[in-house]
Amino acid sequence: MFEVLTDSFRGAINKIRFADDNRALKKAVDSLKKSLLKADVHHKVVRELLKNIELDTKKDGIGKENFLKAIRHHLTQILTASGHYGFVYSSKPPTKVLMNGLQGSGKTTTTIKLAHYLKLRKKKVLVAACDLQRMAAVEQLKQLSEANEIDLYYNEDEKDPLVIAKEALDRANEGLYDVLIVDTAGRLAIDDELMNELNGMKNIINPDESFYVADSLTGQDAVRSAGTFNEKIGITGVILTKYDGDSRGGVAISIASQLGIPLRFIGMGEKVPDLEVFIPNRIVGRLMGEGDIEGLAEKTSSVITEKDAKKITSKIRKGEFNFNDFLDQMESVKKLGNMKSLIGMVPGLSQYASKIGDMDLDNSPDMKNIRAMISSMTEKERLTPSLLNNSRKKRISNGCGLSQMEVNRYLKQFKNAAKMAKRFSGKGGLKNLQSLMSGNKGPAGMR
Ligand SMILES: Nc1nc2c(ncn2[C@@H]2O[C@H](COP(=O)(O)OP(=O)(O)OP(=O)(O)O)[C@@H](O)[C@H]2O)c(=O)[nH]1
Ligand SMILES: [Mg+2]
Repeated sequence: MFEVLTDSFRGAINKIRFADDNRALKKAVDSLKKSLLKADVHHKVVRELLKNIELDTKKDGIGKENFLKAIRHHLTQILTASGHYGFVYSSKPPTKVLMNGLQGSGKTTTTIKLAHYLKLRKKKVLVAACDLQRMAAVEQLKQLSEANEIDLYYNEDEKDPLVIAKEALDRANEGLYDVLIVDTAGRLAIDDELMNELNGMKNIINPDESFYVADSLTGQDAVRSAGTFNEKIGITGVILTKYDGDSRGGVAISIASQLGIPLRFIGMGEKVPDLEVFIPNRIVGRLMGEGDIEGLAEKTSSVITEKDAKKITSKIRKGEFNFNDFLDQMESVKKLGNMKSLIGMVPGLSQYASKIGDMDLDNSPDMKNIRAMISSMTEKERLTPSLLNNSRKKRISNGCGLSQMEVNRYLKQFKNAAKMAKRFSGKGGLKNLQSLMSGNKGPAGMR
């Protein structure tokens, strides 16, 4: 993920101690070189990048600021391959998207993630199940689309994926859909059969976007196979999946610089919300540990409106935050996906992203218990937490199957969390959070 590169950038920058020190710059550049190579960036790209960074830093005067500026500038330039970013809608809906890629690269998962992403943005989306290679492929899509309330077109009586693609296109036109996403079969390796099928599909649906879905864990292989797909069928963008795993991160830089095809989205986890738009200057901001406030705002605005956010903040400030608000907030946070990548977007907090483990809010035993506890409360109790006296607590504990001690512990946690939130919702909130996370006791008010 990003933080591996971010940490090594920081390491390199810190090697420059004094202005006008050629030796320090050499050391910093060397350290950058090592980390870029380790991150799987192609050696030719590394050489070119470092040459430019060194030249610019010398020209502007050796120092941390100029070194940083040069890295930022040249990284952005590399990542800004010709083309556009994010999702582009056709002027004549439906916008037709063909998903291509090798077996297991993440096509089906990404199809659903993309459909969900577009649905959050109020688009009417139809997914077409055109993978007839794998027995369970249609079933996998059925389950995923049902769970996420996404419209799916499939036809289990038909053996020809091209026919299904045509039927799905007709359905998308008739149903006035904004977007049609066609999931296709993968193969273990690039072969003529696959290329013929995809080319046939392309002729039938005439896609506005042909996305190559690449597994970032395969490193330079992903870059090579994307190149072949582009030659044989033509692709308009790359989606890198599994960027949350042990991916070395540099593959994003390689795709853009070696292929000249824009990277459009990144998959950051197995769950449906774990898809992020790839916008070069924002990503560079994150790589440099500066966060990505625009990305964060965009992500949160898709699950919580500004008005709701203001309402919650005011409730927190007044100490009126109740159990219903708590459940609502949990639902919203869940829709945002991977916590680690969210923290990385907050300016000033991104350096802590690597210290945070993968949090699974929904499936943690505590969350399940808290949910059970709240569902055993009456509506009045949920709205007015201060009502909870001993006899009420006893009833709740019987209702949810937790011991009274556990109920007390969760209630205390809720109280503390509400107090804490009150503190952070005021001025200096971010500073308080920063000092808390860096292990300091924080300013006096924090204790
Ligand atoms: N951690 C992580 N896992 C992912 C991501 N994207 C996909 N996966 C996992 O990768 C596996 C393969 O994903 P699929 O979407 O089924 O891949 P596919 O390309 O459709 O595979 P075929 O249809 O067999 O060609 C699944 O277990 C997914 O959960 C990601 O961004 N992060
Ligand atoms: Mg699939």
